[in-house]
Amino acid sequence: MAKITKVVARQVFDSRGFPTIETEVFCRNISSKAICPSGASTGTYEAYEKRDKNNKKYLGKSVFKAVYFVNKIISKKILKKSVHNQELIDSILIKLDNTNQKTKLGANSILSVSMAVKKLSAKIKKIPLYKNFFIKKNFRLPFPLMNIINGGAHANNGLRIQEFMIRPDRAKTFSEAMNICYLVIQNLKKLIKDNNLSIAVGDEGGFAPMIKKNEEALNLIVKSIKKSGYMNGRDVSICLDVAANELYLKGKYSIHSNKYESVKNCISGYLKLIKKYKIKSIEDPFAENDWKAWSNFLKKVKNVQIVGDDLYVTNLQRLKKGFLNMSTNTILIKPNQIGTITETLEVIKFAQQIGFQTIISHRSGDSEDTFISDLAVGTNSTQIKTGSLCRSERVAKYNQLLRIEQYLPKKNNMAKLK
Ligand code: 2PG
Ligand code: MG
Repeated sequence: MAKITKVVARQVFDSRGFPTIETEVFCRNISSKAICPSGASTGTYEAYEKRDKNNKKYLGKSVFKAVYFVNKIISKKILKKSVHNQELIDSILIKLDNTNQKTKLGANSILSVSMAVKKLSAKIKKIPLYKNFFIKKNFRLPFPLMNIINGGAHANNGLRIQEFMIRPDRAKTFSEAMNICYLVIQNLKKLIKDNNLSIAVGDEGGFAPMIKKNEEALNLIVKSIKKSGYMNGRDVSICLDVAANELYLKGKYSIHSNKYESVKNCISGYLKLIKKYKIKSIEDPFAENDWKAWSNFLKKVKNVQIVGDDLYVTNLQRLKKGFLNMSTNTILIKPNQIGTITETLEVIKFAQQIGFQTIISHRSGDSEDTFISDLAVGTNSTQIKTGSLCRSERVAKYNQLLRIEQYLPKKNNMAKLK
């Protein structure tokens, strides 16, 4: 039995330069480490992220308490347990915390341990990480949902919608998917420059030009898709993350302009955008408690992926509620929204059983850790959302998928989009 012999946590930094926690788990002289990511536009129901909140230390953002919890409390409880028994280890972590939203120990301390254990188990079995989840054969690669224009909480340009993404729907292989995204991004960069706008990027590596209107961003993307020799809505689709929690006030939304409007008007605004720009996927079109708006909207769209992120926060209870309410047809998966790998896998399995597509996602504060790339392949998730082809913490995830691709069939190796 490969028993855990040591657990060490430390404070490191995420891609925004904010402190985060890294944990290293050992079986004698073999170890694996994992870094917890962190969000900017978070849902109320997400698991709790422990920060010291002491303004004299890292402006309140340090995670020394979380590090202390791993080193002094968690480590003792999981020492001598088999590294291959993920469920047991995660259940110990959950019990030790014993709160609904992991407020005692913090989901960041818990997840860094849970991910490191999963990685170490693969290393000791001498298998790649993607083979250490529930898919055991016929591995497929996820379609990238590449975020090429940043707005909302991820940039300071005033754009209402948080993420403008592209998905290369017709790509037959992952390398081809990357090549298509690469061309669109390079053409977009040129177009933005030609418009005398800045090519500076936001938190997720997408451009963050000083444009205020959603339609301006969409027009730029349509042009760059065309310039690259592809057809919008056929070869490449435009996908959005509205992150509507951030644009909600007392039953109204300021999505389509900076004026607050009713759900009914928002829906007609969305339907216009879908038609005009052939949009294929919309994430968080409404706020996390506005269940009625979600089901009204889902009824009105055809062949559009409606994705719940802040709505579900990778939480099984919320997913079940959303399923009964007919809120969406897809779920975004972020391990740090729930806190352990076992719970993350439970949610993915349930979502797939009810016919939902699963999209594995990064956070706006991320790191060089590429865990989610393997997670996407090992759970047969049809898509991965991990930023633009820019900023190393984003590119690292795509590079890991390119490595995995080398070991899979050379032709037709993509997941089946619904
Ligand atoms: C989102 C995420 C990732 P954040 O809203 O989907 O893109 O952003 O990590 O800031 O919550
Ligand atoms: Mg989101």
